[in-house]
Amino acid sequence: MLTALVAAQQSGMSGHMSMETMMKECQTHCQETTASIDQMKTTMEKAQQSNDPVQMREALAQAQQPLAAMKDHMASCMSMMSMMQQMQGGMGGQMKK
Ligand SMILES: [Cu+2]
Repeated sequence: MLTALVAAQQSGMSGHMSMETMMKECQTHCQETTASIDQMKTTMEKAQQSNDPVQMREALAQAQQPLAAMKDHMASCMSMMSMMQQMQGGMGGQMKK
């Protein structure tokens, strides 16, 4: 298990050139997530204002799928962040703090 972790860290470090790709992916994820939050917010506000149980139930049901997608995005963002943290030592302070 420890060996696997070390191997994963090493492959992460040698994959230095993919860091830009990872950051772009993260940016896309975060933009998508922001868009779905805005959309969900609007749907929920409308449902709340309608005071209609059917519409409110529908809004809740509709939130399930984007929430699941957000959770996935966050998981990949977090794993990328920890990979970047591990890389920082090898980057020689190229990254601005
Ligand atoms: Cu992100």
